[in-house]
Amino acid sequence: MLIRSSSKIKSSEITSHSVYQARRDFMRDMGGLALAGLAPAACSSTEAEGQSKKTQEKRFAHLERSPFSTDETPTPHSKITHYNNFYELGTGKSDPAKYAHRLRTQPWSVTIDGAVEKPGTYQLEDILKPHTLEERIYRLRCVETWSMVVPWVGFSLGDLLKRFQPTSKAKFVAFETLHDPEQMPGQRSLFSLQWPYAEGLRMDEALHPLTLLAVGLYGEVLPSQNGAPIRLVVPWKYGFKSIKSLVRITLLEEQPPTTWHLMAPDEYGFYANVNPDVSHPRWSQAKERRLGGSFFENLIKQETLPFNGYAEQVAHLYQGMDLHQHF
Ligand SMILES: Nc1nc2c(c(=O)[nH]1)N[C@H]1C(S)=C(S)[C@@H](COP(=O)(O)O)O[C@H]1N2
Ligand SMILES: [Mo]
Repeated sequence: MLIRSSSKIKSSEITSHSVYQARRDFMRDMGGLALAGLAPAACSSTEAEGQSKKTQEKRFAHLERSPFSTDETPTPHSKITHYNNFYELGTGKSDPAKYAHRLRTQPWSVTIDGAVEKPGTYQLEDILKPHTLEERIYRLRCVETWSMVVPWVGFSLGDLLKRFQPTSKAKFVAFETLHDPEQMPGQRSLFSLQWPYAEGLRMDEALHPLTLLAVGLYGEVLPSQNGAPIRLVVPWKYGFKSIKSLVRITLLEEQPPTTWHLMAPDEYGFYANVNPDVSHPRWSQAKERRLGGSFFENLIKQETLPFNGYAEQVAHLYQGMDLHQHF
């Protein structure tokens, strides 16, 4: 988004899709052979992948629409998946879609640790199992002043946190994205953010029913450029809080350091609630461009709403806080 000394990823660093796919196929075949030799009864990796694909399809089959959904028209799928911020996959808006194939989202595990009774590293499947997925159509407002309406598929973060039993010491939640420069070429860039990408919420924000863990988009499995296989969505805060491709959730007593806040503390606050009255030091936040299908639609500006239109649900969380100080 806004790194002043941003450096482009050398094209020589990026393997073309076909070369990459060929390499993957080769490695998969080798893996299959090794398994066949060592453990003839075990199912092959492709069979396991097929199995988990089936469970996944079942979970996506009957999605109820959450009453938290807005009735605004969702932004076209092509826009949501081809106009992205995901610096690990490049700093251009079209880079994440281009390099999404590099990310291996299966198998995937997430570590939940810190101030919880049941810390551990869990396979994503086991994490998802008890949760019913639903569709939640939310506004997404980026600090760069564009916005979208996104039909996410997911479940409340609070429901997950409660399962792992936060202790009385849990006052904040820290989140971390995968750190693997092999899969994420943006992490090899020298003049960039500090990796892994990290974000955080206060405990009451994390437990708020609007706070979503998303695993899908438009009724299907989440595309990698949108933060597969699991990402956070906090609809009343600027988009940078909605951290992608999560591998760690840590409950803490203290406020954790967060990526954009470290980069420019006077520009990106820890709270980062959408607020038309608090300008970014370099531009106003009063209006936004709601991205649509056509060139002309994308030029129209509309008023930005306090808390991105979710004030009624969340304003009470910040009572007594000076929102000009805690931007
Ligand atoms: N790991 C990670 N998460 C991230 C980002 C990123 O660069 N890396 N960009 C953030 C920003 S600035 C925005 S606006 C949203 C964009 O989400 P989308 O591409 O799904 O619309 O993701 C956020 N989550
Ligand atoms: Mo953003």
